[in-house]
Amino acid sequence: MLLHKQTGLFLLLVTMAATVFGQKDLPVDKKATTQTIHLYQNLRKLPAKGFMFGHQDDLAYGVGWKYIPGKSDIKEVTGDYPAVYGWELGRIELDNPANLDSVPFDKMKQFIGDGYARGGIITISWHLNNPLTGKTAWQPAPGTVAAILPGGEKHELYKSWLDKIAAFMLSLKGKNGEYIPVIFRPFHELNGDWFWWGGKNCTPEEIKQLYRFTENYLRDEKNVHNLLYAFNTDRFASKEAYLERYPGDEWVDIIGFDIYQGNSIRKNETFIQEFDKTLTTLEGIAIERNKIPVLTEFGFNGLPDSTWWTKVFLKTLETHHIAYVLAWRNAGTKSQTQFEYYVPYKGQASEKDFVQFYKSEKTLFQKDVAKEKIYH
Ligand code: BMA
Repeated sequence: MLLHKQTGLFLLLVTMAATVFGQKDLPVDKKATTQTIHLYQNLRKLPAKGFMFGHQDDLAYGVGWKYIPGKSDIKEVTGDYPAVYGWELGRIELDNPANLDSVPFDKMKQFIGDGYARGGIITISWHLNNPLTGKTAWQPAPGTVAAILPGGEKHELYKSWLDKIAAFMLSLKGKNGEYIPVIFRPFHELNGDWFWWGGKNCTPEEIKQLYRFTENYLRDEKNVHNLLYAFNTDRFASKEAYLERYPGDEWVDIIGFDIYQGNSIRKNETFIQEFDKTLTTLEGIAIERNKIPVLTEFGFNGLPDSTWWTKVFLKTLETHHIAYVLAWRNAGTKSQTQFEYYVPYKGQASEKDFVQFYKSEKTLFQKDVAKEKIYH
């Protein structure tokens, strides 16, 4: 406990020093737009206050509903929207009108505009298809990353995909014509073997090169300057393991990891221990490298434990200092035997506990974050 308090104090001092000395307090893109710089600077300050709550696809659908203007499972339960909105661009590379989870890109742009107008934060992931085989992100093939690097047989194809990402990012504008800042999180969970860009499917050097190429291309070739770059692994065992595929401090603004609790309520203690230890390691790396620590994805599918929010999730996070957490999507029923949701909806078993979680001083939702004026 004492150790955590010291870590918190240290983090606060580092943040204050960075603000006083100004220099270090800028995103890696030296041409970042004013709003993007402000987002970055405010994200750096937030961990001293609490953490923002985020939800993937929050405004598009929830359990038992789709595309109802203004609706959100989080809002139904708490009366407030999340502070962070996650969106996903998978299939934009194929010119599909909708992403891999059936969210039409034109609606997504609208939702992004709505969230931003309320003072919320936007983060975007990309489960891009395998550019070598044309199969999905989850179907690795040997040599895929090498094939899209400069000189590779699919390099031009990959660049044409990035052109579509750039066009999407540059189409996001606020009401005064300013670009909407986005926390872009390409090649997520890159220490796992399940995506073609991850784990044993390429060498650490290859994925580092791909990360750098991607950023370089978007920023310097396509002039996209409304992005902060988030690097993230899945759960990890040590600092060394975390940094094995890290492209370097000059390429990354935000660092995080994804973690899901298994489907057994008995695993609470095991989960708490692992979550706590991993957060401590992440915070250590963030201090050392002057990066913003966040939880890029989390969830306990189906939320079978009615007090999970306060007794497991908040209990662990209370002693840590990160800028935000992003719960994954409330897809609802996917087939007769499959369902997927990570935040409560009206009537769900953990609804009351989530309201307690919402009321905690440590959690920041839409109303709290609007007061922070993140883009000013
Ligand atoms: C996964 C699941 C899938 C989804 C994918 C991309 O974790 O939610 O149903 O297609 O993320 O959003």
